[in-house]
Amino acid sequence: MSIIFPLAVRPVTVKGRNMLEQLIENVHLITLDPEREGAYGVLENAWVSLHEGKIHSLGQSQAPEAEVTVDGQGQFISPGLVDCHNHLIWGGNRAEEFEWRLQGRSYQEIAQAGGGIASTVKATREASDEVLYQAAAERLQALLEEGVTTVEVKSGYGLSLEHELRVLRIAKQLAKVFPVHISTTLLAAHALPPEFNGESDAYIDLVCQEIIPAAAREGLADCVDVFCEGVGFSPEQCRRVFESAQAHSLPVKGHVEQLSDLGGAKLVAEFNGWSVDHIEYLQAEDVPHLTSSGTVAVLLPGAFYSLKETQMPPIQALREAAVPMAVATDLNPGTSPLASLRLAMNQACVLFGLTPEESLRGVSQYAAQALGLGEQKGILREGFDADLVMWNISHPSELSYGFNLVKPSAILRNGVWV
Ligand code: DI6
Ligand code: FE
Repeated sequence: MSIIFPLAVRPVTVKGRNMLEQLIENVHLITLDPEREGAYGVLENAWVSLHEGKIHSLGQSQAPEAEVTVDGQGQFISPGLVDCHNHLIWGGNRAEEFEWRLQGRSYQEIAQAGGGIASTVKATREASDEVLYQAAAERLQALLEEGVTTVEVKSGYGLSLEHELRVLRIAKQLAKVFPVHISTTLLAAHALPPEFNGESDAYIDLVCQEIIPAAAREGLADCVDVFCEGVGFSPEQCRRVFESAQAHSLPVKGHVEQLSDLGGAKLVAEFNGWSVDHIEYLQAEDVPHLTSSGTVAVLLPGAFYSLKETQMPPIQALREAAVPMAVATDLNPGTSPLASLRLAMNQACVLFGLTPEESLRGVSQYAAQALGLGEQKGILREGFDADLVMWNISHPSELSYGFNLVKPSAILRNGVWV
């Protein structure tokens, strides 16, 4: 029996030489590259070389020379995981609301009674930058320890010009400190702030005329999101938000068809949006709208589970239409207090019937695509970012199978061991 220990080697990259920086050999590469045949695009008994933060080359024979060579000891390497739907930054918590829901009150009922998102908005506005940063950092750390190297961070609990931008600046700050790529999303159209009670169109005016332009001007948002729902905003209001985003050259995405079918997915597709998220109430016949727009369907089993939802997203119709399916945590204090992308992978298999391969592609290849990063991240291919995770497993399906059974034995982000 051979015992494999987590790698003790922590190579230092040597720059400024003509040689390749690093070579990792004696590994099985879970490339997920759609151009490679076979399950998971696995390359067995392979090597991968890294140069200037990118994958330089990979193969099974004739490994090149490098400054530093690491023996992978027969372990597997996957792309760094990508959490493409995450509300990481908020103040307070909603444990009390959890108790109410267990007593039978619905999410919508609690929202209408001033709880729900509104209570988190109040707590977020009252929290200092330091408190918000620290709480988010702890959640982020939990994700990174699981092999996540890219995280989307949404605003949406500030709901004013000042507080929406503040949250996005905290997200940028986290990206400077932690070994992670953060993709920022402006979700000012998440809920109606209390000062606009009964005047949702006026709030949408503020979002379109002030918040989106300011976020674009300061380079704080990579994308603009909406909550298209009875307890959120109407399709007409979301359309106005998307038009403003488009006018500022920002791509869009949407929380759509989570609790009811308002036709939000069709609207996102019309704007060639990056992703439609939740989609439990999406009708199978509306799925083809997503094909021509290249929109990714983001499945959020943590919210489905926490809300004890019974309406299933149209998985089979998505498969048949070849719509890429991503999987994410939806980490938020109300409907998905889940700081584990690995558990979301397992839930996607158990609750939604994804195969372990679909689930893994959902948190790498397609999740990267859902963030507009499909040409840089999410698969192992020459020229792609050297975001890699090493796993002491005997088959890639182990990554979806257990609850906290397998942890990364090493993580590289942009070629640097973290
Ligand atoms: N859908 C969700 O599941 C979260 N936001 C959204 O638009 C819920 C956010 C919360 O309840 O705090
Ligand atoms: Fe969400």
